[in-house]
Amino acid sequence: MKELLKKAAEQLKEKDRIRVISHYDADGISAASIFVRMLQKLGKEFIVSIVPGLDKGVLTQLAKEEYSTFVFLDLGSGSIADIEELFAGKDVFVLDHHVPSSKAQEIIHVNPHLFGLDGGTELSASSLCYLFCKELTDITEMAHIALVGALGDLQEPFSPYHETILKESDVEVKKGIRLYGGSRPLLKALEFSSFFESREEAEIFVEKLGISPEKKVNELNEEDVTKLQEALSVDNKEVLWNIYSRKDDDHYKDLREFVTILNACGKMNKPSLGIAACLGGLREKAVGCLFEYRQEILKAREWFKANRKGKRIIDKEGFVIINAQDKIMGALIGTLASMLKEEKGTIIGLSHVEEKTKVSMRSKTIDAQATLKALIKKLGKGQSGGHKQAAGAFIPRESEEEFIRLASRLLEEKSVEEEITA
Ligand SMILES: [Mn+2]
Repeated sequence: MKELLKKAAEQLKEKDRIRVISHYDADGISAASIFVRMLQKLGKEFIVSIVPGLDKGVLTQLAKEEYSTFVFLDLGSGSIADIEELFAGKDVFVLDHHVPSSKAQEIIHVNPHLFGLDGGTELSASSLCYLFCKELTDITEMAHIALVGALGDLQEPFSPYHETILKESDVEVKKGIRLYGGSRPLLKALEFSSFFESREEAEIFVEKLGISPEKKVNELNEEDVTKLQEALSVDNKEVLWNIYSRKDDDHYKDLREFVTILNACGKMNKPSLGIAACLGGLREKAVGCLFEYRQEILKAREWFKANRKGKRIIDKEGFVIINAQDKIMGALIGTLASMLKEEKGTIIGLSHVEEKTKVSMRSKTIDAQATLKALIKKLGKGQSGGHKQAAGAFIPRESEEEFIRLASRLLEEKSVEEEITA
């Protein structure tokens, strides 16, 4: 792969006026930021767009633009044939880590899967992009951003590639309580964690514990962490994880919090704020996005709680299927699924996006990408993509009920299988 990276980098070096397209999640935004920093350093002209996904419509529009060099980051591997057809005669680079749909003939396609590596766990688009850019210039100042993308794509434990990047970065690792939002007060972080169902529960817990509810998560001392760890380890949930932090200002100190900020910028349709934040600017505004986003998540979680016993939610042993329709933003259904995954194992969420229905699947136990692919095949409509832990699909709105029936049956079979093999 190193050889291909080098060859591809040398070819890119010859180009100018470069059209960059990347994905709207934390990994895609991180990859775009690293690429942008590299292009700035080389003094290239460029334009960046961040998109939620690539389909033939988006590609057709892009191909009409007056550029001769296109770079796709964190997407493209699923659309190789379409890209080769629509961009014939142009210079195209695809740097992606999703499972490739086919091998490329004409374009430059760099993907870890082509080298026997698992793009789902070993390299994110951001870290792949970092390795690519490193062939062209010193990009060490963006090493932490490469890790932000990897964390955004849930690539833990770190692969040897990520361990190497970690060593190049200014990031320190220590064990801490599995809570999102290092700069948030403890009570708030607990309230929004998978450990508690409500603020009241979290309040009672903190009171008993004797740690100030206002103490920030990243200011907890060793004694606090031990106390929390003991008190939280009641039903075998994993309580600790790695905390990745830099000696930097508040919200950007904690890499996981950086992930949340970037995801928020993407989902609130302000990805350029995310790129600016990665490059060191407009940080207040990016944090503002995070607050908006948290409000939306709060609404989504409340809707889920209120409707858990209702007809839109199937809540079974080992899995949950949520048909949120227009009650949860399409951009947030995957976020909700990720949060519930810890508790329920496998989550499938459906939500309306434009005239279609978006499906998001998250799982701790089964291969989400393969499962969604099989379901789409059975349904005979729609398209899917993603990784083992996180996958997505779009289906026609009128197929929702049919899809849920198929998914429910399949997940029930899988959970029985697990019981037998366990
Ligand atoms: Mn990615």
